[in-house]
Order: sequence, then structure tokens, then C-alpha cells
Amino acid sequence: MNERVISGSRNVAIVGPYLSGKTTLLESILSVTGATSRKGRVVDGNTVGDASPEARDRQMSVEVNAASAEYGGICFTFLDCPGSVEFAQETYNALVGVDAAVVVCEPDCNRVLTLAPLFQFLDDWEIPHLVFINKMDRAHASYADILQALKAVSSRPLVPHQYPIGQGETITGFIDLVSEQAYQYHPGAPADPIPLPDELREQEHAVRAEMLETLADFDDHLLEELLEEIDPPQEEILRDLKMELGADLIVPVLVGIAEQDFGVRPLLEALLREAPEPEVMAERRGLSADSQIPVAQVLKTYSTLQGGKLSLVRVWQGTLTENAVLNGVRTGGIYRLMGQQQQPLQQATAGAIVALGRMEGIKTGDVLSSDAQYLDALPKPERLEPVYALAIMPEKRSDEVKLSSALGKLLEEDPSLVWEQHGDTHEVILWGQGEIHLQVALDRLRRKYGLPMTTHLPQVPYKETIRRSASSVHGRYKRQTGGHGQFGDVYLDIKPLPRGTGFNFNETIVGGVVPRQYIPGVEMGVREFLNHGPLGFPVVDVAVTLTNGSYHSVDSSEQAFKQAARIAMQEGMQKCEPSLLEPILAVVISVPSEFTSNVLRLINGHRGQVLGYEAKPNWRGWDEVQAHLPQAEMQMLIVELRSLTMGVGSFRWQFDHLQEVPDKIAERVLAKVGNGNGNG
Ligand SMILES: Nc1nc2c(ncn2[C@@H]2O[C@H](COP(=O)(O)OP(=O)(O)OP(=O)(O)O)[C@@H](O)[C@H]2O)c(=O)[nH]1
Ligand SMILES: [Mg+2]
Repeated sequence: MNERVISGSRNVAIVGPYLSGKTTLLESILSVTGATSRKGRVVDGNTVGDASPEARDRQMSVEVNAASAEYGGICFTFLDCPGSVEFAQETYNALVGVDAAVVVCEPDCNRVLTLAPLFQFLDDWEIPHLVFINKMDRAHASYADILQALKAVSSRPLVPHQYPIGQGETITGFIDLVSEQAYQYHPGAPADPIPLPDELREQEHAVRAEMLETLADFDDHLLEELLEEIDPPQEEILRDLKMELGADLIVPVLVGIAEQDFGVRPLLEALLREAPEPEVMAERRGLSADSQIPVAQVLKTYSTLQGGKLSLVRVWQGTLTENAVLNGVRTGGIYRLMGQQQQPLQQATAGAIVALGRMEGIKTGDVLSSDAQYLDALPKPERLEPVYALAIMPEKRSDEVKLSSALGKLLEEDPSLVWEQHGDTHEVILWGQGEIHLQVALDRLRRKYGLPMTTHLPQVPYKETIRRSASSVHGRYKRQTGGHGQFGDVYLDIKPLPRGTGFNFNETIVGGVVPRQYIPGVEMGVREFLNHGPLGFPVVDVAVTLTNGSYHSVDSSEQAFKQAARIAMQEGMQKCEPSLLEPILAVVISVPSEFTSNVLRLINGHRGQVLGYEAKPNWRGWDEVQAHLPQAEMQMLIVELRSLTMGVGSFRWQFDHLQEVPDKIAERVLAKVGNGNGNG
């Protein structure tokens, strides 16, 4: 085992709610460690993270960016993750490959709830994490209140690591609770040690006692010392912090102002001393840092503007070399990433996060190895259910042929997208996590694949059925065009069937009034008609029976009977009171329980039907609401659900059944599609 290399790296994800300052924190880290010579700003569009035009345009992160920096003899690789819920899949895919996560949040008690899904993911995957309360120049609440609010959303106990020294709404320094040393921040330089301010002594003691008590919950020796009122040595506190963070038992809390580099060096110090070595997570995932067999996992796939493909991987065990063959694919180079810059490497050892070139056919989440027995060795994060859709069309018709291959590449880069060509409406539908998510996808189609698209809201795939029967409807087709003519003549019974039965065709012909060989033609004519019923939609839940007819020994043909059947259907269906059916989805909505009653109202307000609700399994303080909801209301649902729940509410869905559209709404729908009877 190569001790030096393996213990020499740490992989840290920077995660947290939208706009909490993650990209700014990374920029600050790169600047204070000397990894970059000039610090950029998100507003100036010159940060290492967010370098893609899609991110720059929106001044927000839309994908994971990796950058490395050396600090204290360790090579840190940071993954700057997007905070928007619409890009959560990016974050989850990246998180599975790190040793620790820094959760960046704002000092705002009202917004801590936005951390809940992230904490849940970190808990489920047992990823050690600490909290960095950023923007402490705009703290609207006291430190005690913020800690209190954070505790309510974290299932792991919080351990305050620092105590802020404040002045009005901003902070000017902090007290390190391990050493009880106070520091004053300095622009452009490390903080200076200062004497502990007298007026903070009492609070500092109380918070430090809280830290020690929490640590002692997992360390009997420390507990004994506390009971005997012995002040534990600093090394012991640090050892406990490292052990308990590595085991994902506690969540240390630090503070700072990333924009001014304040609190950034102490954060790096904490990571250096306390974040677990790479082999800790490798072992937690059941792999061994001692094994020579290379195993890596893809955390993110980039498709570069130049058309190249880069797979960002975590090397879990063994060593990757240039030209190594993994999963049967020869790697086209190993790179360390610095945002969009690539620095070639000769190899990558266990514990590194690097990018591999040209791994054709390899997807995000895939496990790569030279040995097939490892390919299922690691779990993948679940794929988020798509909740928002747009119908898309190339601006230029001639581009239609290019679309499916471009969409294939786009999905490699962004596995939370789904596309389909709808069987009924023929629209190409792009599914994703929300409006911004899809707009970013469309920007990429335009920039990378030269495919500008137009979009509209997808049509609801309505169907239609009938309410009444009609018997012995007559259809006769007769043509005399020179030579021999065309003749078909049928009588049909049309009858509604129970919902969900579909279509069936019968015949009760006796005495050969319609010869056997023409009956398939009748069925074909009926089926063709039903593709496009009197209201303009596919018809379901109808039975048609051929009861009678006549033929001509020379002029009859299957084709002529098909036409006769269509004529009978055209006439008969009008008499059957056609009615519009809409797809109803079974949805399961998950929200913090304080919002449950609002969600029930929301469903009722969108013609939905609540079936029940219950506590969400394994999610403390969350409910799951089961409901039936018309698909026509689904786009609305995700938008309103998010605005109702500070973005954290989500749902999964599947088609459940078709249901008659209420008359008033049906009128509106039909007026919109122009009552498009396309038959004939
Ligand atoms: N006042 C103040 N503003 C900050 C601080 N850190 C970041 N910001 C500002 O907050 C805004 C968002 O910063 P980003 O770094 O883009 O936040 P982010 O968390 O990366 O955002 P997403 O990745 O899109 O979720 C920018 O306008 C920053 O300038 C801070 O410490 N104090
Ligand atoms: Mg960002």
C-alpha cells in the first residue's frame, strides 16, 4: 500500500441550498491556498466554478465543477455542487464519491428547512459532513437561534466548533472552541489571535460545554473527564472530532463570510485535521484501499464544447494508469480538473477524483473496473422522478434527423433528463426537474449540438369514449369506376365498455352474408376509425360487433369492407354521445408535515382527490400524501408545490386510469383543439 499517496488526498463536496455561497466559497478556498492567483466573483462571471455559459448566463451553478488545491500537504479536490432543487441529481451523483461534505447555508432560521432533503441524503449514504454558516455579514438571527434551527433539521447532533465574535449584523472574528483562542479576521490575510473578549466568556463556555458533552456521548473516556470536571486535553478533543465526524456521528459547525475569505482558512484547517482519509469511505462502501484491482465510479459526465467527453471518477481502490482498459473501454487520458481547465496526469491512485477522457458508452453512476466482478460492487444514487415536461421541436425541420442522437449525448451529460416521443400526440417530450433545468438542457442543445429548439407545453394525451350504444348502424361502400367496382356493406352494433377494458371486436354473421375473408377488413376499418374519434382523440372502452351485411361476388374486397366499416363508424359514433377522457395520475407527494394541510388544499384546488396521508418512512417530520390528480394539472403541481414548501416538496407519479373530463372543462379543451374531427 502506498501510504504517502493515499493519505495525501481528501475529496470534499461543497453542497447546500441555492445561492448560499458555495461557488464563492470554492473561489475563496482556491485563492487562499494559492491554487489561483486571482480571485473571481460570481457576479463578475469569472469564477473557477460555474464556468459554462449556461451557468454564467444565470449566475447560478447548473452542474458540478471540480477543482483541486493543496493545503497542509494534502491535495484537496473540491466538488462545487449546484444548490437549486432542479439540479439536485447532479449533487447526489457527485456526493457518493466524496470523503466529506461541507454544507454551506445562510444564517437565516426561516430557510434552514431547505437543508432537509440534503441532510437526509447525507444520512442515508453515511457521508461525513460539517456545516459552514456563510454570509455572517448578514446574520439576521443570533448564533444560538441559528444553531437551534439547524438542530431541528439534522438527525445527527450538531457540534459547534466556533463561536462568532459579532458586531451588529456582521462578524469580525471567532473563538475556536477547541483551543478557546479568539481570532480577528483580516482582509487578505489569516486571522490574528486576540484575547478572548470578556463579554463573550460566559456564552463561549456554555457553547463549548455543549460541544464537549455531545462528543462525550460517543466517548466514555471523555465523559468520565467531564463528570470529574477535568478539562480534556486539546488532542483528545481533536481526536474525537475526527473519529466522530469520520463515523458520521456528529456535524461540526463553523462560521464565515466566504465573499471576504473570512473563516475560510479555519474551515480548511478543520478539514485537514478532521475530515476522514479516503480509505474510510472506501471501506464503508465495502472496498479495500489495499487491493490493487482498480475500481472507480463515475460521478459526472461532461461533454465539452469541443465535442470531447470527460468522465469525472472517484478512484476507490487500485491505480488507474493512462491507457488502462476499464469495462472494456480504453481510457483516453487522465486529467485533474480545475473548473474547465484540464491538467494531464500519468496515473491516479486510490482516493483521487480525476477525469477520464473518451470513455464511450460509460454513464454517470457506472462502476469502472478491470475486473468484471466489481461492476455491481457499488450502489448508485436513485434517479429522481421527472416532474416537469416541455414538448420540443427543432426550429429547422431539417434538423429533426439530428435530434435523437443529440438528445442521447445530452442525457449522458445530464442523467436526470428523460425524453420520449409520445405515441398519441407524436410530440417529442423532454422531462426533467423544472423550467430552469429544461432551459439549460435546451441551451446545451443549441450551443453544443447546433440545434436551436422551439418549445410549448405538452398536450395532454386525452382519449375519448362513448356513453350510449347504437345498434345496426349501416355502412355501405359502392363505387363503379370503369372495369370492376367496389362493394362492401355492413351493419354494426356499437356499445360502451367498462373503463379500462380497451377495445374489442366481435361478429355474429350467419349464413355467410359477409364472407369470412372480408371480416378482417371490417375490423381494420373499425380500428382505424377509432384511432381518431369524433372528438379528435383515440377511442377506448368500446365494443363493436358486426351483425349483418351483404356482398357482391365480383366487386367485394377486404378493402371495400374496410371502407364500409369506416362509414358505419362515422355515422354510428355520433349517436353514441362521445365523451372526453383524461389521464389521472397516482401521485405521492412528500413534504415536511407542517405543509401537509396546504398540500391537501392544493390537490383539491387542482381537481385532485386525496386518498390519504401518512408519515414518510425514515424521514423525520415528513409526510407522504397519496392522491389522484389529472395529468393536465401536473405541470402546475410542481411549480405550486415548490413555492408552497420553500422548494423542498417533491412528488413521484405514475399513470393510474382514465376518467371522464367534467363537461365544463371538456368544452374548454375541445374549443381549444377546434373539436378536431380529423376523420374522413
Ligand atoms: N453578503 C454575502 N454575500 C455572499 C457571500 N458569499 C456569497 N455571497 C453572494 O451570494 C450570491 C450567491 O453566491 P454563489 O457563490 O453563486 O452561491 P452558490 O451557493 O454557489 O449558488 P448555487 O450554486 O446557484 O446554488 C452571490 O451574489 C455572492 O456574491 C457572503 O459571505 N456574504
Ligand atoms: Mg454555485
